[in-house]
Amino acid sequence: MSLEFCDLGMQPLANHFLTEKELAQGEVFYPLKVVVCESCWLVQLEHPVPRERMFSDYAYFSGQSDHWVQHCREFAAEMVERFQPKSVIEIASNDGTLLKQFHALRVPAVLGVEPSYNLAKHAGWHGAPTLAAYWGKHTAGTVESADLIVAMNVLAHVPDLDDFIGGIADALAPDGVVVFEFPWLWRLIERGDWDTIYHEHHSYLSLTAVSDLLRRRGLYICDASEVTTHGGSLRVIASTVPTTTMDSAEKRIKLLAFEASIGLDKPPIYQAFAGLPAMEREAARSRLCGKQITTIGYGAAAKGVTFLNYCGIGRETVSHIIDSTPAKQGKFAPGTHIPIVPPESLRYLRPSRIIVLPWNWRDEIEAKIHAQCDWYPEIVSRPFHMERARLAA
Ligand code: JHZ
Repeated sequence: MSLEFCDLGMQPLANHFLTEKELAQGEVFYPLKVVVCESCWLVQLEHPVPRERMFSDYAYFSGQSDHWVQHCREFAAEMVERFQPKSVIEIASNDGTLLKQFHALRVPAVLGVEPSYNLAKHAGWHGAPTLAAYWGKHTAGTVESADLIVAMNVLAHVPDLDDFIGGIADALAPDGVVVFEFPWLWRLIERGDWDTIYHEHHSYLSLTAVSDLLRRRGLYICDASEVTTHGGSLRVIASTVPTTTMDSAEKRIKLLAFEASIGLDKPPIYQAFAGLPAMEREAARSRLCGKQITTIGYGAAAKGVTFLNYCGIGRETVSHIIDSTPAKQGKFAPGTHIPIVPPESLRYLRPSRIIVLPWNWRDEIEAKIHAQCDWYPEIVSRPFHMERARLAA
């Protein structure tokens, strides 16, 4: 039995930026509905899209955010100090941003595994050796085992979690550890971040669900904590040996108890979420649409694509979206067809209002806007319904 969590209607693929030629060819929209399993409480898409349609050529390059690069630098330093790995595999290593940090710290063997061929090639050119493949038991059988396996922001994208985690268990060296980071379902619910729902995100994960998945494949959590990236994520460390320090066991137990206390294993918390996107759509439209204010977006994030399409905000309101990713520039945003332009365009566009679509990088982007502008545009970002509530208070 499943329960509806959120229905965002028909949506385009969030990272399928279109060329001028593709605009004329029409675009495919897919149902975007998330449901909750009432027996294991895993939150997943009802209609998955074949992964090859989303990841063969991928427009998201993680190294575009200075804060993410800093997060990777600190993460690698912490992992090297704590586990002294001689070999590291990063799954879904994207453009190699994290791998390069392990390289800089002189870890002898570093390998990325990345399904998007364009990213794997880019990472290889920039000094991060990368195998172009989807991770799973098959790929695990083709690589040397590693002391440290890292899976940052990938678990949510995986349709067959058993095969993915089984591959990790196979590829871990006997005393090795695996580290996952993934957006935390609780923060999504608490902050109302419905725009982080798009077809790439197959699952929306709690520690409770991840603990069960890992245990099924013989992996034991030895540490779990919250990190601030992407609106609030969990960092989970696991190994094939059930050894834990008192301190980390206590942290994990506290987080699991917290999830139980807020009722992630009961229907009401999910049922209450279902009406939220429509509420924010109304608030966002009344705040942003139908006004004679020159407006642009900043950051052609996947979450921005969900936000604009679901709210029905298009070129009539947002003339351009600025993005520093070369693979997105010169193309058009999925669904809305808003042109994507480089940061240098800000000076000639001279907008009066800028919507920061990746609210998770708002401080960084706001600083970049102020550094470039000799005028004072209004800078806004979601959530708009909360902003309204704050203003009313
Ligand atoms: P950002 C991605 O989501 C996609 P997105 C993915 N599916 C995932 O799981 C999550 O991350 C975790 C641009 N930008 O990071 C770069 C600037 O132009 O919020 C990006 O296009 N200038 C893997 O796409 C976008 O904004 C800047 O200064 O929602 C940010 O996208 C900065 C900071 C960003 O992730």
